[in-house]
Parts: sequence; C-alpha cells; structure tokens
Amino acid sequence: MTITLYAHRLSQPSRAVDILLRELGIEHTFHEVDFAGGETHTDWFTHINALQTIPALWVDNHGTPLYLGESHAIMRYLCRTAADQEGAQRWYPGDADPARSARIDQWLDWHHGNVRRYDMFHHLMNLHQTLPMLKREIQSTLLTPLQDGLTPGLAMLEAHLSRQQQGTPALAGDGHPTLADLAISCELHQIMAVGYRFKNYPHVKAWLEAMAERPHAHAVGDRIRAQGHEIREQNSDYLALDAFG
Ligand SMILES: N[C@@H](CCC(=O)N[C@@H](CS)C(=O)NCC(=O)O)C(=O)O
Repeated sequence: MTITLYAHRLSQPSRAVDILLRELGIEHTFHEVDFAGGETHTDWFTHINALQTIPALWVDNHGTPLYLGESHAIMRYLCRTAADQEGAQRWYPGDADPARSARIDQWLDWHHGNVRRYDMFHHLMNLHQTLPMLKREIQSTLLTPLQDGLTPGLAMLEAHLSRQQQGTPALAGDGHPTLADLAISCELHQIMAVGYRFKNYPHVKAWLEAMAERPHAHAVGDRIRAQGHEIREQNSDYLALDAFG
C-alpha cells in the first residue's frame, strides 16, 4: 500500500493527520501544497481532492486508488486500516468499541462547529502581512469576534476536562488521547504559538501542553512555532494576547 499526504505544516487539520500517521508508524510520502498561494484550487489538486482543501490523502491499495479529503474522515480511515490495530484503536476503536467511538465522534463533530469555526490563526497570518495602519482595525473588527466566539468553547472544554478525576486528561475520558484530542489541540496550538495564553482555563492549558509535548506533535509543530514567534515579535502590540487570561 502506498500513501501520500498532501498537506502543509501551517495547516491545523494537516498537522493532525501528519501526527497521526507518525503515531501509528504508517509509512507515507509528504507532499507540500501551497494552500496560501491557491494550489488547492488547481486542476491537478482538484483531481486529488474535489473539496479543494488540505489535508488530502491518496492511497494506492494494490491498484485500487482512494482519494480522500476532510481530516476527520482521513484519520478515521487510517485508524481502521492501520497494521498496528492495538495502537490505532487507542486513537479510534471503530466498530471494536462503538460507544467509545461515538464519544470521540461527538467531540470531532463539536470541533468543526466550535473551536475550528473560530480559527484565528488564518487571520493572524493575514494580519501579519498587512499594513501597520490597518492592524489595529483588523484586530478589533476581525480577531475580537473570533476571540469572543472561541470563549464559550474554551469554557466547555475546561468544565469537561476539570471533571476528570484521574489519569491523563483526554476528551473521551479514559486516559489516552484520541482523534478528538488531536484535532482540537492542533487548532489551539497555533494560537498558543503566537503567544495567546490560557490562564483562565488551567485544565485546557495543562491538556494542551501535554498534547504539544508528545514527540511527534513537537516535531510536526516546528513551522507553526516559528511562524507564531515571527508574528509575536512583529505584531504583538496589536494583539490581545491576554484574551483568554
Ligand atoms: N474541514 C476541513 C478543513 C480543511 C481546511 O480548511 N484546509 C485549509 C488549510 S487549513 C485549506 O485547504 N484552505 C484552502 C482553501 O480553502 O482554499 C478538514 O478538516 O480537513
């Protein structure tokens, strides 16, 4: 089986898939797609993923090709087909444990309507490129509503994680991170990299730090840390880095 991941390290859903491939020890080729430059809208890429977004996966399973978009669908597929089923089922057990899978699906679905919906990083990168005299206006017209939108989701995560009495905090609640932890933490890591703090959400902060310290997450997070550092160094006086405490 040959697998190619079309992705970019500055893309949250791309990093989630990349980290999972490494966690599961799945051999693959990484093909960088210049999403900021519009490459996802080219003919060649549309053939790979009709949805015109990264990440996308191409699998050649002994002559039967599979083209797949949407990070959550890709990650579920990888867990279902990984050779190391014992390892993969900790991330997503599929039919082996429908109840646990449903709890993970619940958080994955919630992710798209909440934390992902208020994706600030994309706009932080745009703000980074913009003229100095527009930065303050963009902060108040664009970033502030996203910060406000993200706040109830952070409160929800904080309450959920604070109810876990023992073991490593994890969204599905049994001490091992799952696809839900991966997807949601990757989204929040990118604004942490810029310098946003989560002091008002200590359980979220501890959970995020634990996810970021996993060796594969750390390796895949290199570009986002560098980009976050650059944005912070050049723009931080325009940003409300204490928006979450
Ligand atoms: N729901 C999708 C979101 C994918 C997505 O938004 N990808 C962005 C990069 S982070 C992209 O490809 N943007 C290019 C575009 O929309 O033109 C997933 O989870 O895979």
